Amino acid sequence: MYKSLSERLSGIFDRLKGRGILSEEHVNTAMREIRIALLEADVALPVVKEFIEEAKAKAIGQELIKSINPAQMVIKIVNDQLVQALGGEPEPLNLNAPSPMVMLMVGLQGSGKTTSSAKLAKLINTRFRKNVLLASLDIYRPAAQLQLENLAKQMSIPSLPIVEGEKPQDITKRAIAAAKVQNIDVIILDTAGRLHIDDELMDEVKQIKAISNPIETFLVADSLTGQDAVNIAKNFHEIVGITGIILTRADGDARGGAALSMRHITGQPIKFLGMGEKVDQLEIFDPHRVASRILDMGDIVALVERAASLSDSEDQEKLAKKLEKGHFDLNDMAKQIEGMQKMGGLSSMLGFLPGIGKIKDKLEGAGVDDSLVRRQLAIIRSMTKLERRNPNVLNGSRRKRIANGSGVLVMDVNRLLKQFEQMQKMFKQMGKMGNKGFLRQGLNSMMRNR
Ligand SMILES: Nc1nc2c(ncn2[C@@H]2O[C@H](COP(=O)(O)OP(=O)(O)O)[C@@H](O)[C@H]2O)c(=O)[nH]1
Ligand SMILES: [Mg+2]
Repeated sequence: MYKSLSERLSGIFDRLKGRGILSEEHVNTAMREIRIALLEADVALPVVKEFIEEAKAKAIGQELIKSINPAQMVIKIVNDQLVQALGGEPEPLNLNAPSPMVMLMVGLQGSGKTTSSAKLAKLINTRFRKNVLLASLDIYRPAAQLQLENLAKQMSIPSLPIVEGEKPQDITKRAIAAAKVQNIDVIILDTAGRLHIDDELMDEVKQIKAISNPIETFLVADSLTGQDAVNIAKNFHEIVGITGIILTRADGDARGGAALSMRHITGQPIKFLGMGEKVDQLEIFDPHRVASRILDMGDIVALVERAASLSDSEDQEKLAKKLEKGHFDLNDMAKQIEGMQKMGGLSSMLGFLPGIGKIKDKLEGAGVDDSLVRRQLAIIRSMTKLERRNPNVLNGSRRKRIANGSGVLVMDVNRLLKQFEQMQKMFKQMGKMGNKGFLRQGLNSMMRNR
């Protein structure tokens, strides 16, 4: 089993402690792990090499955001680059041509062409409200034409009647003629597969392309294609010329590396992901989602983005200094809680912390939620300045006043003060170890005593 990138990097997070800008050392250390992550996600080696070089060039010398550690920053940069390399934004299906327009499906045998033809037909039919005709040009494999016909019947989408012994070129012409009289907008041509790149079959596809002048030529490829992805994509693009890629079996274990390899080599967009055997399991390809799957970083990237948008990173720095000296009062606690709220509340913060996802469900089950955070803030805000700075003065009658003021029970006030004491104790200890991870530990101590 591979270790996730977040697991591996958490070790590095601790070792890299630079301030100011990303140094070459930070970047090189983190990139070693990112390189492994890319290879484990099955990105082809030459693509990994180029990608890492580019990412390094971008990362070195970048200014650091306070409260984000260097490794997290590197991941953010790498993720952004990965999203770009995968196409940035989802690329729409091209439907800008007069009817009937042709979509040609090409690829290796078993890659999922026939299934994807049916899926695409359904998607175009339901989402774009266009009339679709399915036609199989696979005359080499027994039952291949029937396979498509059956799928078409299941979906109530027309398919071109099978004429035995007809050549693929002639089937293509017949499909176009039929489409014209039947008011068809889109013809999907499912071609014969090949076990490997085969001159004869490639020639045939070229001829069909010339006859049908397709608006889209899709390379259908299996996500599990590892290091071979580059060769397959390169060959099909050079010989046939493709306009997009459909990656099938994205519902399996593959982490999506083939997407990066194929996009990189052809420069053509991945447009769809096959997410299962059923005809409605076709998804529009989203570079953001696949990038996070490749990097396996949970929501670190989102955390970094939010932290970067917080304006009070200076406050955090001051607080850290105070803590190192062992001064921590209720004002500081309120600031911590407010910071958490700005980051999207307690429950969303928990989701961001790598490895805490599973605990999060349990915590939510135990009733730890954002209303707790709001209540804690209300209690602190009901205190006087003096009380916040010097909690020792909080006797019974003061506690009662605060409880009334914030609409809680005295018990709740007591609980908050107990948590405060624990945080204070913890921060004193941490003053000795530096402020690494104080946010996370702060969260833990606040929840433990509820
Ligand atoms: N799990 C899964 N299976 C798929 C997907 N696409 C195709 N398949 C399966 O892969 C096998 C080969 O698909 P097929 O469309 O016949 O491939 P072709 O030879 O390229 O036409 C069939 O058993 C399909 O059900 C997918 O996205 N996910
Ligand atoms: Mg087929």
